[in-house]
Amino acid sequence: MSDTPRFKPNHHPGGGWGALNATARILREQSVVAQSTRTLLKMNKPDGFKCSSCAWPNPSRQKTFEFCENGAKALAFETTRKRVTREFFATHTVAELRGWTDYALEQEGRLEEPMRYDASTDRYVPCSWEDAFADIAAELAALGDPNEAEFYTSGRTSNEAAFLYSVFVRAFGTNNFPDCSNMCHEPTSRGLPKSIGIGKGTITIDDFAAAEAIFIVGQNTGTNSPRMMTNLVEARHRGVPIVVINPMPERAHVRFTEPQDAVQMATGGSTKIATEFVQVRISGDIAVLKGIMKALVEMEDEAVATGGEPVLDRDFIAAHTHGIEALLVDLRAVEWAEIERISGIGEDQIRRVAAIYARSRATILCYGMGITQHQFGSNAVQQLANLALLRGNIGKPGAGIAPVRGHSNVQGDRTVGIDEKPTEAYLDQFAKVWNFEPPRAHGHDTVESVEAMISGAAKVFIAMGGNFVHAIPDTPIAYEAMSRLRMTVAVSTKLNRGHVVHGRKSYILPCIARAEIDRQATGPQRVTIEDATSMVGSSGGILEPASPHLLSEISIVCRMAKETLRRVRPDITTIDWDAMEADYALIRDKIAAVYPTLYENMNERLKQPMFHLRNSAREREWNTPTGRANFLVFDGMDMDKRIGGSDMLRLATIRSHDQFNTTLYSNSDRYRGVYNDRMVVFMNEHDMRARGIEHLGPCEMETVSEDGKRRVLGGLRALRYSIPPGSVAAYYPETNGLLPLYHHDELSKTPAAKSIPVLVRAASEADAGPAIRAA
Ligand SMILES: Nc1nc2c(c(=O)[nH]1)N[C@H]1C(S)=C(S)[C@@H](COP(=O)(O)OP(=O)(O)OC[C@H]3O[C@@H](n4cnc5c(=O)[nH]c(N)nc54)[C@H](O)[C@@H]3O)O[C@H]1N2
Ligand SMILES: Nc1nc2c(c(=O)[nH]1)N[C@H]1C(S)=C(S)[C@@H](COP(=O)(O)OP(=O)(O)OC[C@H]3O[C@@H](n4cnc5c(=O)[nH]c(N)nc54)[C@H](O)[C@@H]3O)O[C@H]1N2
Ligand SMILES: [Mo]
Repeated sequence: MSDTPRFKPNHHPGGGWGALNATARILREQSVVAQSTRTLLKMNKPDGFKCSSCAWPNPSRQKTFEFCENGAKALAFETTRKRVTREFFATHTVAELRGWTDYALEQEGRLEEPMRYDASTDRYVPCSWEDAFADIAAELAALGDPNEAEFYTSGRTSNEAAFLYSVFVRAFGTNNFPDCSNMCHEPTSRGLPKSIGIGKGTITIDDFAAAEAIFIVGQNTGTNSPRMMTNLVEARHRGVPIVVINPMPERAHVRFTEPQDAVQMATGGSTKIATEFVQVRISGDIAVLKGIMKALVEMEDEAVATGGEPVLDRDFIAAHTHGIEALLVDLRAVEWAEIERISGIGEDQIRRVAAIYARSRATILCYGMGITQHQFGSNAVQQLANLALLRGNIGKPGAGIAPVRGHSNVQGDRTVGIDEKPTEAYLDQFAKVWNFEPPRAHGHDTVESVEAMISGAAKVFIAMGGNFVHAIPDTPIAYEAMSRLRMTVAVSTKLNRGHVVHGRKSYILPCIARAEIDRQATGPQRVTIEDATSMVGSSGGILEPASPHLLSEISIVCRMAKETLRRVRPDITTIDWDAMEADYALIRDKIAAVYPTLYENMNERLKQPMFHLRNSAREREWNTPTGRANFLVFDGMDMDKRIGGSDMLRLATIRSHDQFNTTLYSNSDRYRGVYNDRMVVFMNEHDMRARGIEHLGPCEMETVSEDGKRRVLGGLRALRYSIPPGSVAAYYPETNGLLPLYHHDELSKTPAAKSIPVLVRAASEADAGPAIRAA
């Protein structure tokens, strides 16, 4: 296949042979074919390891293989035979590597040994683990205030590593825990507790078998949680209606061929997934949700008048909820014309969706970044909760609210202490178990940590995984701020932007990956993760580590903590880092002690393949100030503030089918028909015509900024695409320079990456990237 950029709209079902071919190709490219077939069969099995891709749960009834196309890609990338050697670092200066693309950096393969930045030669040079920990500890000890350090966590980190990291950082003296969840499902963690008393989803995977309707709002299932397609296909075979609310007709939502289904694969058959596709405008979801609820209320009024079947779950509302009156006032007052104007969806379709919802006795409401990454993302989550509560769809079989989490353990990391705003009750328990007083003042989330870097208040940045500098908003500003830090430390598996945009001192600490064997003094260890449905399972790698010099994340935390605390907190003698590093069961005993209601007998319960963490809302116990589930009114309908003139468009920054966040598997996006190019803008043809932009023609985007700074991105090409007028989409992270740091969800500070106000202009061929062909 040639490398020329091409655009060929894809009309095939998602999944199918395309998925299997893509899996085979990526295994070949990373030279891991033979090893990976054996390895893939152990993925997500009780005696194997957990997929490091998404957080979708495993079914209780296992199949021969429990991986998907994108899980296989994640594994191939992790188990690649390619290595970043010390010779590689000796050959390339960091200035040179900064000129490489992220794709090129990660293609170099797995990191092998700890490296230290040497400013005199502008190169990374090998260093011993001992020297690295001693110097990092000395730098931390030299800070005037522990709050001058920021401790980032990405969501791949295991419960055990995250828990110990949180103990280390609190012993060091700060709650500065920016984490990837702050850019992701924080509106769930902060918004949902106000509604239902817990910031997590309420379903388990078995609920899919009893659901009578499924909603998927702002989430690209076939790409970002492909194993969920199995649940959707099964539901469709039972005749369950599926409502998809999304500005883009994502392939796998239209039709899907289940790679696990031999007959479909052999016959070229496929399953229609969305029975109702609501092609909402970007930021129009609250309007749609209010419309659905308004229609339900009108149906209920009719039922009351005629003595018909009730539409609302009156018993549930009376027994379990608070605030229905105010919600009814709000819904009665909103006007259909306004709903249609903001959402771009007609009243008739919204009434049809409401009828589907009203007929179903058990509905699952799934949502993703299309809901959370807006200025009123937390409010949007709460409106989804309202919809669920109107028909008692929380805490009964087949029903519930389902935030589809991102990283495989992003939910677990939050549960075990990665929280910049810990509650007093939690800190009290923490103090009791560890016998020292943790810091009480709230720390920095992601946005606040970047602000602290910009202002100079932050001096050290330590990252447990991830690629912070390319995940956060305002790329050029972030680069500059990171470069001014005294020290950056990255615990990583592969080379990325965060290693070449670094502080005055910089360390790369390479760790073993999920699929690899973690040997400690007492033998091979297993770690645990929590999936998006609060199921906890254990994971143990089966491959030899990529290099004999790697340490596990847990070893790195233990040794860094020991060195640092020896200097700054010699008074704390209650933490036995050596013993916990040698035997992870001892870490789990401590997790059980700090979280007795959730994790009591953790080691014992792990003898089962999985166990469920108690979810209060699922049991209709409402941990809210009213002691009930709350209907919450949102004054307005737009998920973002409207700024700029009538020529302002809303830009959603999205993932392609061939990437995991900042890791690119290739430059193509098969499902959307784009090959070998990521500098594209998906546009409605009316918006293109109004701006004199040709299909495949050059264009540039500029943010409608509110701080006087210009944010412009050129070198783009426009694609005529099925997307509502006023809405455009382009790939993350290339577009992060357009996303201002101040543009975030009001409640949770999650960057509003799905609704950047932009102007799109035609550009000259001279300024454009390589031509893209229609094929
Ligand atoms: N293979 C793979 N798997 C992944 C990831 C990955 O990058 N690759 N990332 C992981 C992570 S960390 C996360 S958080 C998840 C992300 O998974 P998703 O939540 O699916 O994330 P996105 O692809 O960013 O965007 C989802 C959808 O939002 C839609 N959208 C944009 N704006 C709006 C809007 O205003 N309203 C509505 N209703 N929809 C809108 C887009 O069209 C897109 O289909 O996936 C996880 N799993
Ligand atoms: N514009 C825009 N920005 C966004 C988003 C968006 O939709 N639009 N999405 C946001 C979301 S939802 C998220 S979650 C963030 C993601 O932000 P991050 O989680 O920070 O980014 P990733 O790209 O997932 O991190 C990839 C790196 O993790 C390292 N890594 C991989 N596996 C391991 C491991 O097992 N251990 C360790 N220690 N390191 C490992 C590798 O070195 C790899 O380069 O980005 C956010 N940023
Ligand atoms: Mo995420």
